[in-house]
Amino acid sequence: MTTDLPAKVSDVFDPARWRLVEGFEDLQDITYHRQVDRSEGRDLPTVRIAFNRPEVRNAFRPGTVDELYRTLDHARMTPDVATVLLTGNGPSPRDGGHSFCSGGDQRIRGRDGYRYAEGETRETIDPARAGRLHILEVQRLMRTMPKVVIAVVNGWAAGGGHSLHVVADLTIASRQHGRFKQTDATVGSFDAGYGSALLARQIGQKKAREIFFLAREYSAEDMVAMGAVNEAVEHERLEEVALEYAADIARQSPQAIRMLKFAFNLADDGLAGQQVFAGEATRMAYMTDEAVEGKEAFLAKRSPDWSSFPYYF
Ligand code: S0N
Repeated sequence: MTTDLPAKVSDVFDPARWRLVEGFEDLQDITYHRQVDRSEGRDLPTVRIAFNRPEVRNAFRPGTVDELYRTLDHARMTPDVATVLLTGNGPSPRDGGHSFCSGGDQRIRGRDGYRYAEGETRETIDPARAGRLHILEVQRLMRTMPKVVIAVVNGWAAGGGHSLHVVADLTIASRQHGRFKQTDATVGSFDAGYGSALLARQIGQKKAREIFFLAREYSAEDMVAMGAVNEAVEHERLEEVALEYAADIARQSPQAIRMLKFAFNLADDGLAGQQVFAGEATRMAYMTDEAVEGKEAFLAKRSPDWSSFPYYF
């Protein structure tokens, strides 16, 4: 483990608690850190993934979403990671504004639905990449990954950023700077999937419709009262409290946590939710003597002997 301290990327980021994750030195719009115990020289089971465009309130462009997906997927596949903290770096060097994420970058949204990087034109853009609303792929990954995702809302959660907090398993927000506003309809976009429907499941239809139809601003405490946020905490303690949540999660059985996450998702996610839950159940069933007997009988070209496996419990 490197002993170098990483750069301080946010006012609530304590470099002593983190190291940069190797293999992600090329990230532009996202930072990716692994929690460490420096006194014992070992990794701890939490990662921190953060939007790193505070000058535009951490709005995401296509490259941001690519990097977010890549880091989340790496966290998904890292066996000793239990929890992902999703947050925003900052405050903005321009005006000191705090932001978690302000959703899709409105400066690059073309009338044709494509998202244009600087210098790209209709003629040069790759339609297969630019037309994809791949933040929705990020939402699905957050939803189905067998780890707990905590939205650590350090400032504005607006538009598509608000939806990301809705999709996260838990949300902790800064009492001083956490601000929530669903601006989709204001700019002519609409998250008609998890961002709205799951929110309605969380806080009820009337409040969810109010948030989307009126596009008003809400504090962290308003959101706690509605049941959309787990806790509002003092700003300077935000990441410390998030790490306390993560430490509690790490004390639980990994299998129990992922089965519970998939069970909580199941009813709302329909057959897709059932498939994720069932996949994990099948994986566990493969570990039983009964499933081993089926496989071994096939390989030995004999009939399986189920006589020692009961039809009841
Ligand atoms: C967040 C807000 C409320 C903060 O207000 P504040 O503190 O007064 O700051 P500003 O002065 O407004 O902003 C500071 C600078 O940052 C720029 N900026 C802020 N947000 C964005 C943004 N989203 N895109 C581009 N730039 C942004 C400001 O312009 C300013 O820069 P200067 O000074 O140079 O002008 C406030 O900023 C605000 O309301 N922001 C916009 C929020 C918003 O409307 N977001 C988009 C909502 N829609 C989506 O997110 C799309 C949803 C989505 O992604 C999606 C969902 C489902 C399916 C597909 C998609 C998809 O499109 O991919």
